[in-house]
Amino acid sequence: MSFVSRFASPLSALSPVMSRRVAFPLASQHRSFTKMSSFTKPPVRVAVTGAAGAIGYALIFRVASGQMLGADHPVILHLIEVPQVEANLKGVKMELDDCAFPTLKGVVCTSDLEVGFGDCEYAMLVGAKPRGPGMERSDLLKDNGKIFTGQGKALSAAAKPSCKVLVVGNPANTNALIAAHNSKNIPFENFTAMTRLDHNRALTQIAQKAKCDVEDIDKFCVWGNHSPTMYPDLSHATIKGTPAKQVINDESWIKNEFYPTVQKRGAAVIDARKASSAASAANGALEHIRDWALGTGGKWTSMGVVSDDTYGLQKGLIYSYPVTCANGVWTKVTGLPVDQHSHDMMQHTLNELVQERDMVKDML
Ligand code: NAX
Repeated sequence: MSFVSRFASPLSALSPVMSRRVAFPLASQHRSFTKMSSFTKPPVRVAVTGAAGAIGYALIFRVASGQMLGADHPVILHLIEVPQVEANLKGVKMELDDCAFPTLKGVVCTSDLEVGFGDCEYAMLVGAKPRGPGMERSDLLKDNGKIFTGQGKALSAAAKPSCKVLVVGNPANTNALIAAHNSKNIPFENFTAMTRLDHNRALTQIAQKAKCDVEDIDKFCVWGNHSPTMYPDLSHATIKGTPAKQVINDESWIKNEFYPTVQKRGAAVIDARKASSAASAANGALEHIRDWALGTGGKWTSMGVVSDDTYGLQKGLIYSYPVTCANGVWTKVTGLPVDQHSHDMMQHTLNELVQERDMVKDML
């Protein structure tokens, strides 16, 4: 089942996949077709899986309001859920309607992946199976692997070939790897995993320690896996242009407080809130796509992207790097000096990703 509303674009503008599969309520279409739009840009379709979940709910209203792609860029939201939860999307859509966001030009609610990804230019893959009690990491990888195999294939079949994909659902890096391998029509580089929440968590820890503003910090990055093995690397970071390590001047804090605080922040939030990070995760996802689409203005950020063999790493994993973004393209920061400590930390998180990849080899 799928339902659609408030479409600004005529039926003829939809791909064969969309026009074949989606049942349009004609009365509501007629209303939006006759209304003149004040936007010069055509609406862009943004798919969000797990849209009725905690992160999804914190994310979609911000995307709909223009905070991700800009207040001048209308969007059509494609909300995707599992069939058992699809009915809940009706209520989410009612709330979206009740916000009357000028930038929101339509909402598609569905559990059909090809409808959900139809003609999408952005796909935010948030939904995933959570780790249950007594479940091994390898079981979680395999169960989620099946989900991301199917989503990769559906993206390939239905999304724009230029679609930019962000995987949030855990284990995010390896899920992104599986989706990328199963999506032949979309370039591998378009599949990314979220480490922006880890990056943002680290920025605030640094700012609080150095008594500076977060925007004073540059050249900080998270390397590797979105897991407690990640390496939050301060060795290149600057605060108002001065090396951050010099400003902080406390090696013990970096190793004994900063690293574990950032690496285990997710668990600390669960302990305190009795629920996992949702608003901050949604914010990280939004900033990841916003910066990818609109650029970082030369500043570094962290994104899980396809790895190569520079920095002593291995090709073909989804590994978090320092990147800059411009013109809708991410670019790794290259040529950085890597000392022994950084090398060891980067290899440690690499080894975990290699193990994860080996557990899902049959899905690649
Ligand atoms: P919730 O359990 O609140 O919501 C997940 C939603 O996804 C549910 O509504 C569920 O029905 C839906 N879903 C499950 N499988 C689906 C599928 N195959 N297709 C479509 N929808 C599906 O979890 P939430 O707190 O929103 O977390 C979502 C994911 O984000 C989890 O995997 C979580 O581990 C991961 N996280 C990733 C982070 C990161 O930095 N990369 C940080 C936050 C978060 O822990």
